[in-house]
Amino acid sequence: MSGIVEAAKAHPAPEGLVYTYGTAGFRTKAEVLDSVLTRVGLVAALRSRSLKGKWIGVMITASHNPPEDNGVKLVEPLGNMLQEEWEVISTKMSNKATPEDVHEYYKEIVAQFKIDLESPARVVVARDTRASGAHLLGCVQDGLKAAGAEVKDFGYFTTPQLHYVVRCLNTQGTKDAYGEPTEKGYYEKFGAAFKTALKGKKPSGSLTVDCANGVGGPKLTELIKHLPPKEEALEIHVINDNVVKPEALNVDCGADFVKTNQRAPPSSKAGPGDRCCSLDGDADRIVYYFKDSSNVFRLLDGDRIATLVASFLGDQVRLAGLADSLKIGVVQTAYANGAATQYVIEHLKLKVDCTPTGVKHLHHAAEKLDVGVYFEANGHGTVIFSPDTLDTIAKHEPKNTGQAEALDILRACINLINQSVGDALSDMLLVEVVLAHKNWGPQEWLSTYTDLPNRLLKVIVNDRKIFETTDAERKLVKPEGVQTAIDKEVQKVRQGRSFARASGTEDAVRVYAEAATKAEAEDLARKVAEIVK
Ligand code: NG1
Ligand code: ZN
Repeated sequence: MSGIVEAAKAHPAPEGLVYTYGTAGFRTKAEVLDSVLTRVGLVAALRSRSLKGKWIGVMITASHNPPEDNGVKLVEPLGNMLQEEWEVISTKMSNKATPEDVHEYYKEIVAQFKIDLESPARVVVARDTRASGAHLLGCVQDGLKAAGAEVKDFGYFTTPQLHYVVRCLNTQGTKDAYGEPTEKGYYEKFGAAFKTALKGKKPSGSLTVDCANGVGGPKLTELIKHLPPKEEALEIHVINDNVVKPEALNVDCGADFVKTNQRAPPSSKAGPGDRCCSLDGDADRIVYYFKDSSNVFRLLDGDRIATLVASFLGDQVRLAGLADSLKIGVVQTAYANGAATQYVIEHLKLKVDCTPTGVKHLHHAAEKLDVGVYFEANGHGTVIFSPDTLDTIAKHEPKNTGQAEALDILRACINLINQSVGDALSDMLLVEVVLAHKNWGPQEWLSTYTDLPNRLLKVIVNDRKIFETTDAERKLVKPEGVQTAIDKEVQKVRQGRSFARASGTEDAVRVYAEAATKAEAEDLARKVAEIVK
């Protein structure tokens, strides 16, 4: 056990810094993360032992954040986000001041969960392409070694690939086996499902994929080798895939750039009507976009992907003769455009749930549905099918060829969707399948409803912790009086909606506003920002 003190000593905690396991794990400047990574290694080993040696994942990434940042998150055995109790443990462990404190706390966790230190601990690690990744991997390895864990290092992976192998490793040989726990297994599974789901349909035109100069670039290039040839199926142009220059990561490209700036990456050469999409730095987010016939940029974000996919799955369930046994629902956050919510309720006639920000909240809500389609507006999301639903779909006997065809498509979609976590590459293939079946281009997709003009502002405040919310973050309960003031402003504009909440990833309060016109939305956002300042 003194190995633990030694490991913590080798990576001392900088003085005066407080770390939090937030919505996306630990995330900050890479240069202050050494101690956190070593301690995460210790916690990962204990988490695995507390689950009788199930494989736990450690992903080193800072997603869409700038190249000099990095971060780390832990993945549960089925590929889910870390349990909340262990988020708290991780936070506590990362803030222990001395190596002896780390050792003491390690023993406390062992006692609390009655962990047998002789039992196996199994941990999978992977990282994105950031320059700091190799060094930080060494820090995690030191923690894992000190805790006596068995380690599988997958090198460079997208975040969803890590979630995938963790789920595969833990379900291998069971009736829930998810796939081969290898990188090749990932490509083969999703490549084959794509081919089956297309059922001979060919997506129109080509797709240009901006990979944010991140790990998604080389991984997409690999995936393409496992897709049907472009003459038969999809022609993909990979751009912004320069991982040799890590300082280019997420700079003027990627899903976050496109969503935040509401414009294509400057490097884009796409013409009107050309279908484009952007991944983020670790390829778990995706947004689509195109230039319309008047050369105006049009965004097809996470809300659009959710509505497209929900409508398609709804159709297939109905065509397969399963409408009475399966209910589809859509899970959104308060950031979903009001027009998208209305479209799902009134046009698709599906249930909508709203949860707090952060995919783990959406995932949990989606788990309560037969088929749960969840996406954050920024493009992070997936679809999950409950165990009973999978069973129903597997056992269903089609009554005619129409039902049989829909059932085939539905089954292929289940394989095509990465159910462990939102996965940009899997989501991209799914969108392409849906567009091909509907025979739609981006304009038809956009025409399903009209977004309400909206504005998202970041407000720097003295102390963001004083902002407490309720009703899935749509209302402030503290500071007192602020919500009443916001409501008053909302009343003044047509179709107004606005809310403010403390960010979980940045030291700021986010203000969202939407209204009937751009001017009203902008004005409302500004007024609300003044109120919270
Ligand atoms: P915060 O900083 O808590 O708003 C942001 C995104 C989330 C989620 C997390 C994790 C918005 C408004 N918020 O959270 O959707 O993706 O980062 O990356 O986009
Ligand atoms: Zn990401």
